[in-house]
Amino acid sequence: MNDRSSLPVKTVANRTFGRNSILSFVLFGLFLVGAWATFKWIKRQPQDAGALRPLRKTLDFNETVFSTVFDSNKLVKEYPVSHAAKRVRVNGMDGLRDSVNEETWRLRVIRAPGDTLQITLDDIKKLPKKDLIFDFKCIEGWDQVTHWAGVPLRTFMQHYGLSGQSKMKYVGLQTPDKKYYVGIDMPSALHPQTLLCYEMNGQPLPINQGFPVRLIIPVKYGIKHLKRIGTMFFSNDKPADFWAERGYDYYAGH
Ligand SMILES: Nc1nc2c(c(=O)[nH]1)N[C@H]1C(S)=C(S)[C@@H](COP(=O)(O)O)O[C@H]1N2
Ligand SMILES: [Mo]
Repeated sequence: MNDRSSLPVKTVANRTFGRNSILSFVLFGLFLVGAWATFKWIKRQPQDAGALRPLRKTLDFNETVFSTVFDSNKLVKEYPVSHAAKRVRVNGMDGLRDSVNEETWRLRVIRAPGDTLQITLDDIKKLPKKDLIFDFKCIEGWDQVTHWAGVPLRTFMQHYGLSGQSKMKYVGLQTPDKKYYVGIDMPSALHPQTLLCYEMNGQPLPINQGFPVRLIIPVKYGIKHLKRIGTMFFSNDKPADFWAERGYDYYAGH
């Protein structure tokens, strides 16, 4: 056995050191060139649904992972009413610029081409009402515990005999002026906490928060909670979606 102290002190020969650092510099240089080329390549790719194609592919991949692991009946946490914000943040006014009148407003539900139900606010208020206090999350990074009430969309669909429609893949929603629109996958639309909402903090919705009826869909980010619903339709193709067209994730679950 060798005595440790008798071992020669190992030093890296200068020549080896020099060779290693040159190699490192060359590799680092190649890495930089590679990163630059990849970046340039991504920038050159065609647009695909509002995002450059490789980025859209990543979003689509995330969506596939999400929809496979996501249990559509897992409930979002609910809070006691005392936790609800009194001053509720307002975000996004697209599709809310026209005036709206409770007497003339109708929720237009397109059952099939040429077959549209026209439903009044009073009709909606006659259905079983559910209060929901949850942490509302906007994709821009803020969140707020807020208190809403309305009829669960699944109860509404059962009541209006839309069981055939509930077997389709998506629900599409549009504001009356069609300037804001979202597509919702059917499992999330039928989630027990998804509401056709007409109250906030026990009062009718304020105009800028979606009067007379908005969507509240706690399993999704705020972008999907369309305010002031005008039209609802059902489809097996992805309905047009305002923010997905501007490069956001279509699914927008969290
Ligand atoms: N009609 C309409 N609905 C909308 C928007 C919008 O611009 N127009 N913005 C969305 C976004 S990004 C968010 S975060 C929520 C905000 O809801 P609030 O204003 O009630 O807080 O509404 C969503 N619904
Ligand atoms: Mo948002």
